Amino acid sequence: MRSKDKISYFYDGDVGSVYFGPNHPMKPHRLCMTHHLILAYGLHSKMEVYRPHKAYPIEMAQFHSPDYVEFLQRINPENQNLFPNEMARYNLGEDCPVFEDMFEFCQIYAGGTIDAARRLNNKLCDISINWAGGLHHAKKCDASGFCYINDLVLGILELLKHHPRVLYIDIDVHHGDGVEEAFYFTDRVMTVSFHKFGDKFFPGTGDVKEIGEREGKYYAINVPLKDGIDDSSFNRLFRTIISKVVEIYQPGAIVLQCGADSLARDRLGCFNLSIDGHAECVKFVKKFNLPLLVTGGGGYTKENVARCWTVETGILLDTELPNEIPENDYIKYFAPDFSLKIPGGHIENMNTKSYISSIKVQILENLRYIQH
Ligand code: ZLM
Ligand code: CA
Ligand code: ZN
Repeated sequence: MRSKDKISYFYDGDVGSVYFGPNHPMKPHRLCMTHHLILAYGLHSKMEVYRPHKAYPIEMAQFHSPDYVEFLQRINPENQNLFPNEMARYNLGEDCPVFEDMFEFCQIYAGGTIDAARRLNNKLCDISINWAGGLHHAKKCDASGFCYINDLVLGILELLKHHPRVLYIDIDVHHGDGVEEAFYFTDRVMTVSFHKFGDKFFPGTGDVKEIGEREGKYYAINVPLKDGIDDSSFNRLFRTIISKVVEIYQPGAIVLQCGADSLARDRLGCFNLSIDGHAECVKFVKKFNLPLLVTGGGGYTKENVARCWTVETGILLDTELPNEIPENDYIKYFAPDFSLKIPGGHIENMNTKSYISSIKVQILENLRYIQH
């Protein structure tokens, strides 16, 4: 192992206090819980902790349409009833409600991912972390799936100023459609998403046959999975695909979206991953020793999200964490066991050996068409 990596970590205390509304699955408070757990383990003293800048509308418009950004800036819970047409046009509503300080929330999580990319570009760190980011569904002119501004696309565009090729990896249980779509026609970004596919699971895209078009043909990889995938099959598939991709594509930097809804017992997810299984992906990607930007994403069982991203922060810092959760403001959420790790789940694994093998064969076959 090389000497320990230099890590930049981005967090704004205001991000955890916004509220999507009663019963909405997305709970930004999980970010506050994660941060406090990271502090309780003393990890802040091993990395540089920054408050990100609030992304400017002009920065958001590097990807999004200016009229969409302007509307997000203007709309609020009081005036939303005056704009039914725009609300529908930009897909704001149940999944993507207009809530108090929504735009500021977008500015913070997008600013974090942009800052994270800039510190990597300027070689001020080896790895940068923004757990508030990872909102992979947002489109150029549309909100989608709890995402308004696509911070990942903005971060990747920033990295492309310094690197000819960027690799994007997405282990959220949902398909990373917004990032894939943004770079579907270019070979300068390779997108790889692992996700649940089928049974009308959101967003419905991400078939193995979706591979990119024109210059981008073979530069989008989709790993569609069924319910119940466990650590051993997920990790084996992940290692096989990602090692081949890195060998062939030779990226200059990697962006890793660590959505925690792929964990067992997630409110929206349907996989059996333990925290160790999820974190194994982070460990594996770190070993390539390339500039690495790590974000959050989904994750709807709050206490497990905080556990997962704390364990992953520890891995990025090469720091072992005791399994007993130390005293902190949110300790009550970790009852009754107060342990850091959670085991895998036990729902039936619908991914047969032959199904996984056929997916793997198709993906490796497509990789043979590219050479760098
Ligand atoms: N209805 N309230 C993952 C994004 C997943 C689309 C079905 C809305 C919900 C869900 C919202 C309180 C990431 C769909 C859902 C109900 C059309 C999704 C508000 C419950 C509620 O009780 C709810 C009134 C809401 C939303 C469930 N939505 C569950 N799944 C998905 C989006 C985002 O993890 O990948 C990255 C952060 N939407 O399935 C519907 C089709 C809208
Ligand atoms: Ca995914
Ligand atoms: Zn998700």
